[in-house]
Amino acid sequence: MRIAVVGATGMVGRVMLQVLEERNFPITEIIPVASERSIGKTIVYKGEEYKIVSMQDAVNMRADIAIFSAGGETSKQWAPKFAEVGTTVIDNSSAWRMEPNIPLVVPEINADILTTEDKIIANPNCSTIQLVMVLNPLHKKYGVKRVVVSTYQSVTGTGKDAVEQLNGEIEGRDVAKVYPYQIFKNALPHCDVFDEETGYTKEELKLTKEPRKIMRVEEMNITATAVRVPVQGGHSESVNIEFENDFDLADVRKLLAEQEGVTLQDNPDTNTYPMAFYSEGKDDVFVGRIRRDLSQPNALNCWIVADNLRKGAATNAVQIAEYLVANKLVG
Ligand code: A2P
Ligand code: 11C
Repeated sequence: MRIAVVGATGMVGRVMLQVLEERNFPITEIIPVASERSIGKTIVYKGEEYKIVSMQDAVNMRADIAIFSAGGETSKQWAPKFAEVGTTVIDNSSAWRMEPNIPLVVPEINADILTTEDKIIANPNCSTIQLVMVLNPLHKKYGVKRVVVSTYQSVTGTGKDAVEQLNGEIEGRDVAKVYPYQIFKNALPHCDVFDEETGYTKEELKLTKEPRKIMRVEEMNITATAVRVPVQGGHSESVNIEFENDFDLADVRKLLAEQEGVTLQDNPDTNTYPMAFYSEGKDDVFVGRIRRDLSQPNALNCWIVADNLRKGAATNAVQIAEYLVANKLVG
């Protein structure tokens, strides 16, 4: 496969190259792409240096797959141009996710919808992916009726400039502010921009809409509050799930332990629960603190953590690419 990585110098792009390498993705040529600022610079893949090329040069090179992590505007403008020359785009931005004809895919849940016709495939939002990895197996057995989620999101989700803001503030350096406020020693109830009509942030709206499309359920109600915290390893989520039917807590744990891509970390006796710091660099979604909601029948609380750059972005995108290759849907 000839693979273009668009946004190769960014937070997700760098992890993308790492994940492709670790999983030994069948690559015959890697084409790193970034903004005009980076053209001519190099990135390292499997110990070798590769020159970064421009978007137009990458289109002309007609790669088999282009994995995009360069922001929504870049995706809107360029994904159709790649698709037109026959390159299958796997896009990490929010640009295409809710378009009716664009598949929104978490491979463990709905890769079966993919066909050779799909030239733009959307990778869901990071906080959505870790949520649906837990919701889906429970929904199949007990029917999810309503979800209340509060997130604690890593600065890596905003990109390299945000990591620089946090580190600068920790070290007392004068740094450019990506967030409207200091993030060190703070918690901002503000991820992505505000939606004027509803007062929610776009991140919160992604969390309410994307799971229904991925899980193919209309009637699941989700409400969200998304919070940025001075953390780097991954996103955490406090999740309250109400089911249509009553459940058995031991069975819930069993279903989650058996779900591919999910690791159960749930033992109060040994202080075992998922934490962002320890999720960094791991591909799984971690779930714990599973307990009945004592205020509401058929409901439980849990805590879900994942490395937002891995399963929340790069790993999920590479898994989509692997599915395309394995099922001969590309190339
Ligand atoms: P560059 O490093 O040249 O700015 P992050 O999300 O970590 O901030 O990274 C964003 C990524 O998207 C970077 O690789 C960045 O490249 C790339 N990028 C930003 N704007 C464009 C653009 N207009 N065309 C192509 N790549 C872009
Ligand atoms: C965050 N979820 O952590 C975002 C990052 O819609 O793909 C990714 C934004 C998106 O702020």
